[in-house]
Amino acid sequence: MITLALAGKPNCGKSTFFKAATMANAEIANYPFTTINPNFGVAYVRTTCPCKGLDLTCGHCIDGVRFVAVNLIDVAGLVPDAHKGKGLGNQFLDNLRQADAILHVIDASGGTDSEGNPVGAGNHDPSEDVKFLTYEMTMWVYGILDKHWSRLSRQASVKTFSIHQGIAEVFTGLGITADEVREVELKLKLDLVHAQMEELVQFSAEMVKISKPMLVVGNKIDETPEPLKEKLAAEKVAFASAASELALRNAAAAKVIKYLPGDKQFSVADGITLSAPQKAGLVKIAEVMKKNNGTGVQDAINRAVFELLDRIVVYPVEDENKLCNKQGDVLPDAFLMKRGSTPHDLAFQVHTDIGKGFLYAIDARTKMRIKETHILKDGDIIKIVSAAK
Ligand SMILES: Nc1nc2c(ncn2[C@@H]2O[C@H](COP(=O)(O)OP(=O)(O)O)[C@@H](O)[C@H]2O)c(=O)[nH]1
Ligand SMILES: [Mg+2]
Repeated sequence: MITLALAGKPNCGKSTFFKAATMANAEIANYPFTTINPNFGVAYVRTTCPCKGLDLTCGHCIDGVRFVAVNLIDVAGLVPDAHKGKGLGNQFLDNLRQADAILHVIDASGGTDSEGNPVGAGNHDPSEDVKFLTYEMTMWVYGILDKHWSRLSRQASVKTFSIHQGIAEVFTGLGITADEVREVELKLKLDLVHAQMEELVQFSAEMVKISKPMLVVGNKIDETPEPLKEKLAAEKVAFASAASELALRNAAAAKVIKYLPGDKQFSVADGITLSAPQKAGLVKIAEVMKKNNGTGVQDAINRAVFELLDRIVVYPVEDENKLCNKQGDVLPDAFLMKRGSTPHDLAFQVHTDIGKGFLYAIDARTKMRIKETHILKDGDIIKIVSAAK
């Protein structure tokens, strides 16, 4: 399963985002407890369920809105100089290892200083915080490289030793390959074996970019002064109000409003009379949503998965006519596959044995047989025919 990590300095709203994103009502979640522990939970990407266009009823979506699970980690707040062990330091950075992508939460309102102390909206430049996380991660990677460097350069004097392979092995945890190391070396026009510290820092920055794609989420948009918002928008920051999303999910769970995560607006449930403070709170949230086209929390998760990680949703089925599994469950599974994946890759995702015994696949929409090298598309419904059963 894909893992996203929420990172950022203290008080930018990571835990609020985490609580909101992992709070799912029974209709959305397959399991009753989506928060596994206070820092590790299940969140969802939102997509359109294929049943909608096919005139089918499936029990896995809400009126055609389908939520697919991803892991979400609320990483402890990072402070400047973490790579030197400040704050939770390296422990924090090691936590990021598990993540496929990072949601870097910043306080867009500029109401907290570089260490996370409240200073009042507009009194800190949030753009600084973007640079700082990238820098900390770069120096963390550099620190690891540096620790192994004397050994690596010694080994490099042996002709048969590949420095690219050696570096890739140091960073196995980050999923970096020898080919990627070679590509970065070429791109930066380096000679890795003879690289100086400055060049190795540059190299580390590229490694971070490759292994930990990052989406900057400007949180607290409900309190963000307009000029700051314009500046951050130009820097391609995704905006959110985690506090608004949390309030909406709570209200929806209490059946006070009708709202699905990612909806652009909500409505008050039938027969509900709001108290004056409830009404005032919801009016304020409605204004934020109108300006921002929703609260931004679901959008941030979707962008991380579909844009940063370049995933598509594919639905494996066992019966290509009824689009169900053996139990008759219609469109029972949704897999977030890397764009460019083939039916054979999907077979391996379903089960290693199914992958090993792969014979061919059927596109359930067209009923056509497709080759193992066929490239899957978003929304594909696929039957895999395998020798394994
Ligand atoms: N105005 C506003 N405040 C928020 C928002 N999200 C979080 N906060 C507040 O910011 C403070 C820090 O939030 P928290 O989630 O604990 O931050 P963390 O330290 O990054 O985990 C709390 O007082 C939250 O209520 C938001 O979207 N808007
Ligand atoms: Mg927190």
